[in-house]
Parts: sequence; structure tokens; C-alpha cells
Amino acid sequence: MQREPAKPRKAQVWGMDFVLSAIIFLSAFAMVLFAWSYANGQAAGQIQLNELQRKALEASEMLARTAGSPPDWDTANVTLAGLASSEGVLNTTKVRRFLRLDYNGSKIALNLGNYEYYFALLGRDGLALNLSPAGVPAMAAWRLNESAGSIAYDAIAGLGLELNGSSWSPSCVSGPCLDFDGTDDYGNASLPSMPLNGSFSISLWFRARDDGALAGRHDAIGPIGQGFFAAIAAGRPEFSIYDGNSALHTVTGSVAQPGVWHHYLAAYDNSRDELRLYLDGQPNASQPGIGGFNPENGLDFTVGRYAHALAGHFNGSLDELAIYQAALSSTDALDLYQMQLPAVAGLAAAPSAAMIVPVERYVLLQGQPATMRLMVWSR
Ligand SMILES: [Ca+2]
Ligand SMILES: [Ca+2]
Repeated sequence: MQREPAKPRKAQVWGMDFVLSAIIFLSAFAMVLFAWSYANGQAAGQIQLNELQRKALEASEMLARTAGSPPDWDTANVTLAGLASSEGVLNTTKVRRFLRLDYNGSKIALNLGNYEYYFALLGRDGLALNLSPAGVPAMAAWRLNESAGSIAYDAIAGLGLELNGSSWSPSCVSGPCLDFDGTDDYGNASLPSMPLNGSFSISLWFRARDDGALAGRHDAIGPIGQGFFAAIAAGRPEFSIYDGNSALHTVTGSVAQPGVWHHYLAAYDNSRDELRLYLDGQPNASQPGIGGFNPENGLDFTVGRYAHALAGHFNGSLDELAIYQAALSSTDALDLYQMQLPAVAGLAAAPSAAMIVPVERYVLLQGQPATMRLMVWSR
């Protein structure tokens, strides 16, 4: 038996049913729409995160496992920035070249599109490595990473810098550094086996609150002593030496911003009879016609005040102090600056409110184990 088709039982509630159904339908539709757009937003976030992860992994693979393109690329012709001479073994020359690339150029060579990145090579202490300039090992290098105590040790020969009053600051160019109060703080090291004849250079990072002597080795100020000193005078970096005739020569750079980290490199070039000053990796000042540097070599190396007198106390912080027995070039200046610029520029810290993908790889650099850290993010 066939049922009669159901008829609307009450015409007067039909309208009510419709309204109710419409409300239920619309509410359900709104919920679905909301869920859909939420999921879509989530999915878009997930897609972007996946894309970041893919870019970061590909870039770190390229850096650590390939030679790049062309295989013997330099800063002028690089298309892909591989750093490896064999898998996981980095080529120091290419690391230097990579660090010399300008930021936007390096992003293209890493195929990162519009994403931002931070790159660092860390030593076993977890701090950024400081590569020596090409072919020029430091004669003494105080990285100032002890963070406590009254002696800072040179990384090359273990020479102790005895600290008098200076305090440790926790977070500087490379980890900790020393702070000088501008009143009576200083450090002193004896350099008995380090003759400085002919060409030499001094490299350091400073953050000045006021003027003062940064570092030097001399027995007087004025044309009676012999030696050299680096200083800040009237807000400008200076480098002074006494030549073989005990005449004082000073080269003065441009104003250094107070409270900001600056890289200082001064070179005495014996073959050109020239003093050169570099600030933040760029040539800053030079003076020709200076010959015959012939310092007294039994003198101590003093940091944070003049060596011969209780004067010129530096007011500010110092980090990564090194002496080289060669006249470093503008390329070396840029290398020394770029190597640690990320920490100074604050890029070592993750930018806030951004999606970040960090990738770390163990590599070998100059025969030493190191960690290559690449962080990729979207603004
Ligand atoms: Ca340090
Ligand atoms: Ca003091």
C-alpha cells in the first residue's frame, strides 16, 4: 500500500519553520565559513612555514655541501653561494668571500627570495668564530670571553692581560667583553717574546662613552718615546706611532658614534711608510711619509689607558683585541668587520613576532670543528 505524500500540516507554522531553518542554516553556514577561513589561515601559515623550512634547508645544504656556482665563484660572479671544498668541509676563502657579499646580493646567492636570514659560524665555545685575515695569523688575540676573573688570556700564546678594576660585560661583540670606567680601570700584558718591528696592525672593537686610550705599547707621549697607541680623542679614533727618529705621527679618523660598537683597525705599513686607519671595515684615514718604525720591544702592552702614565683612562667597552705582525689591507679590514657584524647589528637575536626557521650543521673550518648556523625568517 502506497503512502500518501505528506502535506504541510499547518500552513501557519510553515513560515516559522522556514525562518527557523534559515536561522539554523545561516548559523551553520557562518560556522562553516569561519572554520573554513580559520583553517585556511592556518593552512597558509603552515604553507609559509613549510616554504621557510624548505628554503632554509636548501640554503644550508648548498652552503655546507656544494662548491656553489660557478665552482670557483668570487664576489663579482657568484650565482650560488656554496662554501664546501668537500662535504661538510668549508673553504675559508669562500667563507670570507661570502661574508663580503652585500646582504641583498647574498640573499640572491642563497636563493632565499624575500626571506631574511642570519648566518654565523660558531666555535666550540658557542661564540662566533673570528677568522684571521687571509694568510695573516694574529700574533696575540684577546677574545675577552672569560666573563669573570682578573686575567684575560690571549688565544694564541696564552699571554695574560692583568686586569685592574675593569669589569666584565656579559653580551658584547663576541660573548663577554671588558668595560672600563674612565677613572682608573686598565689592563696590562707583558709581551716579552713579541718584537714588533716593521709592519704591524692592531684590531679591536670599541663602544665608547667618552675619550681615552684604547691600547698601546710605548714609554712616553711626545717625541721622546717609541711605540704606538690607539685612542679616541674628541670622539674620533686615532692611531699614533713614534718613528725611528722618535717623532710622533698621528692619523685621525672620522667621528665614532658614542654608545655604538665600532670596529677599529690600524696598520703601520713599513714597505709604504704609511699609517692607515679603518673604521667598520672601511678606509677611514691614512698618512704617508712615515718611515723607520723602530719601537722598544721590552715594553708592556697596555689596554684602557696610556702605557706610561696614569692618564687617558678609556670610558667604554672593548672586545676582540688582536695584534698582527703585518700591515693589514682594506680587504682584511672588511673581513674582520663582517665576520662579527651580525652580533653587533643585533641580528643574532631572533626578530620578534616572526616565523623563524633555524638550521644548524656541524662543519670543519680550518681543520677545526665548527657549527654553521643559518636562520631564515619572514618579515
Ligand atoms: Ca668577547
Ligand atoms: Ca675603577
